[in-house]
Amino acid sequence: MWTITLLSIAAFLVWYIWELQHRKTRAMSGGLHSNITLPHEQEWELYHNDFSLCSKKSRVCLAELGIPYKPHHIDLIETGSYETLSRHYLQVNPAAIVPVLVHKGHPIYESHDQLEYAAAHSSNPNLLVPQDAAKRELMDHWVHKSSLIGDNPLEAIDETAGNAIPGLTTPIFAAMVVHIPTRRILTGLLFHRLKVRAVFFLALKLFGLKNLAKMKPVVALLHSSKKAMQIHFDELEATLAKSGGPWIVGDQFTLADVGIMVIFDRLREGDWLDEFLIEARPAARAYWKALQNRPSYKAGVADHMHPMVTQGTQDIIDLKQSDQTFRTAMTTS
Ligand SMILES: N[C@@H](CCC(=O)N[C@@H](CS)C(=O)NCC(=O)O)C(=O)O
Repeated sequence: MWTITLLSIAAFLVWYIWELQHRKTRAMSGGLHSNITLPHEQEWELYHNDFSLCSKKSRVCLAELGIPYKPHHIDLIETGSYETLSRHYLQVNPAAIVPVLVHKGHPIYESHDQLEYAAAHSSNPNLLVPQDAAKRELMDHWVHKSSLIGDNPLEAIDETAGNAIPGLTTPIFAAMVVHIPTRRILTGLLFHRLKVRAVFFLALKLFGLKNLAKMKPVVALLHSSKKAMQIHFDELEATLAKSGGPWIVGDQFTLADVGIMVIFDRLREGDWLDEFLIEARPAARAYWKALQNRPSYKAGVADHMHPMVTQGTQDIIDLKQSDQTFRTAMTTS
């Protein structure tokens, strides 16, 4: 018995050490990495995930620019497995995150950099980037505001709306991860560069959506993220009122609108919109309607709706109706 146990432990350790050598992860800086060349078939290729916020941003941008690309769908643990930690994907991005835009074989990391890069290398570099300096500055401000920055965005939820999003995504994460076998989440504990993320998913899996309200740190995170997002929405409302709309800088749809479109959509997925699109924010309400009418919303977002996300949204709506504790955790601040 002892011999079998010891042999199993030894076999596991040998496998683990071998795998660690072949699944090396590290942070990658943003922008174009012309020193890396990946196998490719088309001028533009995109490694993305249907559910991922940053992937949506890159897909919408490419759709707006009319850039055709070869898609490579990569699973995240919420949508099925840690494909981001596979040996194959780590060749594409050792940081083990999506999206990665590939131009002529060279990867561009960080979605906000992908937007700038794609716009600059498209056939019409001015299409999504205003020529007027003040408008350009305003666009840059909102591209930043919509960005998910750094390894721990939760540290800077007041800085950007993008950083306030992961906290508000927690209920939908919980609704999705409940369908994922625990052993797959454990892969993250073994190989993820940021182990805390795998621990977080494991906790969500163990508690489930129904018990989310019992996870005090998660409820605190929901509330602080919501509070921060309200302030970002106040600023958005004021910006839209000042520019006169329909877009952030006025009459030109820009990269800023690409970034903010996906923030709205994530709030839709988490059934949060009623809390942000209140009557006192008429400009933001009209803006969201206009965003959904863009063909790029269909191409980059609606056409990629993942069945697990659609189900997760419905689970949140249903639980809010049937469970007062959950409703209170979600609706109070
Ligand atoms: N700052 C990065 C953030 C990318 C990011 O966090 N991607 C998420 C999906 S939206 C991811 O790949 N998560 C996988 C993981 O952490 O395991 C960007 O803008 O591209």
